[in-house]
Amino acid sequence: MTSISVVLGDITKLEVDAIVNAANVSLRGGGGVDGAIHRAAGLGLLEEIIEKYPDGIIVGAALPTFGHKLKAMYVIHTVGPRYYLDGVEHEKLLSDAYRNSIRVANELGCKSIAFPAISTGVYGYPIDEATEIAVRTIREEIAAGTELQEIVFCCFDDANFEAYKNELGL
Ligand code: AR6
Repeated sequence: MTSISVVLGDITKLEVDAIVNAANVSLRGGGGVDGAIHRAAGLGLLEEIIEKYPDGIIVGAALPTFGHKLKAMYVIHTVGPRYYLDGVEHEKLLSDAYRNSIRVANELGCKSIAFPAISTGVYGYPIDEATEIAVRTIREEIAAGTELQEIVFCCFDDANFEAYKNELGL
């Protein structure tokens, strides 16, 4: 049985096996949740990325690193679409980001994972549309089979928090 929950707060503080990072294709850090994760994890995170993933990542894919100074054992780095630039593909790409993150977590043997609201900050995805895609994709992955017991949507602002509670019927 896999539980889905929503919390309001800073994802870098969560005690879960893996937190997901809404990164950019360079994987070299940035603002928003990406910047917060790099700051909290320390420089070892960037060093691991440069060594393992010198060419970065493509939109919708997911790649793991260790969590370094974070409480989480792993960071799963994914990249969501830029709403206004990635055209009609943006819905599929956002879904891919969630789906591939869950699949990486399964491969790592994680029991718990937390997601930020991917693409809803700098990348401009409308919150309600993004929330619907996130919840639908996670439910599909649970239905397909996962060892994950706990999936947490970690919201940093009230608008996202309300959207998730609404979508999840909480
Ligand atoms: N914990 C949880 N959520 C957070 C945190 C935090 N500490 N900080 C921000 N958020 P964004 P994107 C929320 O912009 O839209 C970066 O520069 C934030 O309120 O971080 O996917 C990357 O390097 C919002 O709801 O990610 C990329 O260049 C959500 O996280 C670009 O931004 C996502 O906002 C990616 O843009």
